[in-house]
Amino acid sequence: MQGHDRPSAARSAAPLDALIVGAGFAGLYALCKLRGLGLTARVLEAGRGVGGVWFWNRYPGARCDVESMQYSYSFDDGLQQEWTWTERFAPQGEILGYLNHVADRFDLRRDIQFETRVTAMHYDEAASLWTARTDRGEQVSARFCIMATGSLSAARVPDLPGLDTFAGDCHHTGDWPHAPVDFAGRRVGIIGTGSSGIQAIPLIAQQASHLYVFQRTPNFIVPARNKVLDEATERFWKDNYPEHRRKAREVGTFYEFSDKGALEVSEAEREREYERRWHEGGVNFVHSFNDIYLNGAANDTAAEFVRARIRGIVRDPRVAEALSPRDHPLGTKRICVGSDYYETFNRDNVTLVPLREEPIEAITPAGVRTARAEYALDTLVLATGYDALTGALLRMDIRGRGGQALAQKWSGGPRNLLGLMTAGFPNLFIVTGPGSPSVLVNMVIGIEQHVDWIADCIGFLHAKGMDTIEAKPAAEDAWVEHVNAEAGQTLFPRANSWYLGANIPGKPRVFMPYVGGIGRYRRKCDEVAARGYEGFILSDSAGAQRLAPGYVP
Ligand code: N01
Repeated sequence: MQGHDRPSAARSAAPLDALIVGAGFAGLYALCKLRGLGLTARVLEAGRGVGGVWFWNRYPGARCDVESMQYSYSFDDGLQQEWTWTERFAPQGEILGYLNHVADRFDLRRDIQFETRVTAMHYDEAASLWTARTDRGEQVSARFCIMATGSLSAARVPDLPGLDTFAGDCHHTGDWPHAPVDFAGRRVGIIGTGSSGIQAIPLIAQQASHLYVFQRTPNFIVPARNKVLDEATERFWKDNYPEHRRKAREVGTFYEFSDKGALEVSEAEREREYERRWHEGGVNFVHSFNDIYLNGAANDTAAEFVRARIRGIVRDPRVAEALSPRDHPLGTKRICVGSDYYETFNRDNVTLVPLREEPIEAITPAGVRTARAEYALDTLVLATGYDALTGALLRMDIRGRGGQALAQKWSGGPRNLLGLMTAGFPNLFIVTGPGSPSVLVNMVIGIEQHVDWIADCIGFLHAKGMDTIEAKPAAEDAWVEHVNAEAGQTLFPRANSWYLGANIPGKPRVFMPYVGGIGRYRRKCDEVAARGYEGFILSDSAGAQRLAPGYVP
């Protein structure tokens, strides 16, 4: 299924209408959409196949924590009716299969160039053109660039002394080998207990002779209660997709959003509600009450409920306490959804190594040395996360007007208007980047909204005879301020999370996603468009490359 297409147009000198970077959910839909407008559009993709994060994340247990019936494209009814999901929460392989199906169904591969990493993108003001350079030494020019590079795609390998001296196998969850990794009979260490680590740990523990879990910060982990998707559920969704998708555009993912505060109800009612949601499984737990993200005391009740469950599951009280998060409010680091996670610590072949008590001093050829002991390992798994939201963009040398580097412009944190465009970088669109709801909502919903907006915007420019669009600095400043002010009203800034860049040494501490909700955000984007792209500068620059003659608005 995975192609190796190397289309001639991507190597040709003729500028494209649009260059799309990345062939995950965002890039595939952008290609569909722009091609549907009659534009010449090409995708450059680093992987050997489509799928983005679902191409790279092949670690054991990798699956989505948004329910399958919701984590899919809505733009084509035939597609959503014909695809069958088999589990409540789809495993990575099935999502990758779905994206390959989409690529085939819409004949997308002929415009995707695989195994091609974009290393630089420079803007030529005189020609109003972007030129991308790739790791294959090619150059591709285009009028518009759609950065479909993913929010959690730049894997972060920590600066642990001696890491490169480790003599065994070492794998990052976000860049997992394509051949199966055999843990049978091996001594395995895993560093990191975020969403990736907590999914992999129970499955690795079933195979390894011994598993050492190196935990720096315990997370809140709610049970997934994954199960086979029954036909009645599938029918319910498929029969009502128009209505469901309409609602999803307002709320992102369907949860039971409560209209009550946690402290407005009796303790007994509160416990019943937490218990019910814990039993049903999934992220729905954090929506038990409407003030979990807003009120510290309300949040404490949910946090204490989870800690009590941990004490109830984990037999060794010292291990239970070490697994209990106490340094951040529940949900302010991305809530983790797992299967048999806490139960795994009752196994004889699993040891929790609390790094706050015994920090890692070095990785040695034989394993991991902490302040207290040396753990001999055959395999080391790094579940250490991502340089989120900005990493994939800033790892490229992106330069806008006057040669200004994006890295320099964003040195104090990402700045843009609506998360979509940054001043000084005309015609460069970012899909689900910082400043948009992005990772806080169902990514597929956010992606479709952004791509639709971008396509409409390009259509508008064409209709008006304009060549470029660019954020106004003042409008951008106001949006950045608004994004920060919204986050400031929540408990999110209280955690050292990747939402704030706190996992990357030296990264500015700025809350990056927009917390105002996808419905509100969508209305704001639509209003801006309806007012002729208020806050943006639209211009007709002499000498600019015009859209391909095939363009059909
Ligand atoms: O990464 P993370 P992830 N020494 O950053 C630890 C999405 N996702 O790949 O918390 C020791 O959350 C770090 O410790 P600390 C989802 O949005 C979704 O797990 O910084 N430890 C932490 O425990 C998710 O939030 C799904 O103290 C070090 C861990 O590594 C996001 O991706 C599945 C360390 C990193 O956790 C990222 O999740 C998977 C060091 N030097 C991912 N450096 C689903 O849909 C880092 N750590 C279910």
